Amino acid sequence: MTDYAFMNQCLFEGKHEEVKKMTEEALAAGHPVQEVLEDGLIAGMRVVGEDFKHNRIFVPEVLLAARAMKAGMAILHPLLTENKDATPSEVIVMGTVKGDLHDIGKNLVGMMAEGAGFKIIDLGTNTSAAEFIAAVKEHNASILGMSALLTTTMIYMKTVVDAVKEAGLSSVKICIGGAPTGHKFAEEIGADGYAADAASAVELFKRLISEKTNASQ
Ligand code: B1M
Repeated sequence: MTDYAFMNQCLFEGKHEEVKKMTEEALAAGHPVQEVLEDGLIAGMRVVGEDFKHNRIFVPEVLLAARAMKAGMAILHPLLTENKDATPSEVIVMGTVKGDLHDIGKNLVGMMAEGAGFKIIDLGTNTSAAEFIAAVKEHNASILGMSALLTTTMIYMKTVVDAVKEAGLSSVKICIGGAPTGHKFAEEIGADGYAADAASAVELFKRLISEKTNASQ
């Protein structure tokens, strides 16, 4: 029987081998991939975030929990990225902004977007405006996706938006996400959209692409 509370506890304790095994077992038992992700992995990381915030645990413990989360995500990866459509079409350049090393959420968004048929160019973490711009040009990207988890790094998103406009890349749509950001912030910095989680990010990407296609017809 799948015990998500125990899986959350193992993730919290950074037991990556156990989390990997439990992820495999949950899938083998027929649980839907989204359920395993939400109830088994993300729920565990939520507790880590709470305890981190209240100084009950510190960076070394969080690093171990992140490794356990990634071990589970690696098992889910092929299922999340399975492209039901034929070939990937629109390109999304994605990265966590300069100064920020959090990549779990960004990776999830990338996996789910890949599963929805987008081609993902992942620039990793600590991505500068120049790197975003070079990748958008090189891959002729339709969407530029930015992630930030820190209040100190989210402001860099505006630097990127301004630099993209300055570079004359008017056709690329800019999407943002990450816990400290929001719709209001997206509007303030001139981004085209904000999504709170990976599933809504995919909906946002699809909506922006269809608006763009309709506008050009
Ligand atoms: Co950090 N950390 N961390 N951390 N960390 C937070 C973000 C924090 C909220 C913890 C806390 O205090 N409660 C806090 C930020 C406070 C603030 O700025 N207000 C914090 C801090 C302070 C720090 C350090 C400064 C700690 C220190 O050194 N003293 C440091 C900074 C390092 C740096 O980046 N320069 C730091 C370091 C780390 C670790 C390296 C240990 C590790 C990251 C490991 C890694 O990512 N490889 C880590 C972790 C794991 C966290 C928490 C606990 C979990 C983040 C996570 O992975 N969540 C986090 C607490 C929290 O968020 N409550 C915390 C799971 C993930 C699935 O969710 O990332 O929100 P999330 O992504 C979601 C959505 O946000 C959205 O979809 C995703 C999937 O549903 N989304 C997008 C994300 N990007 C998107 C982009 C989109 C659309 C949607 O469009 C393109």
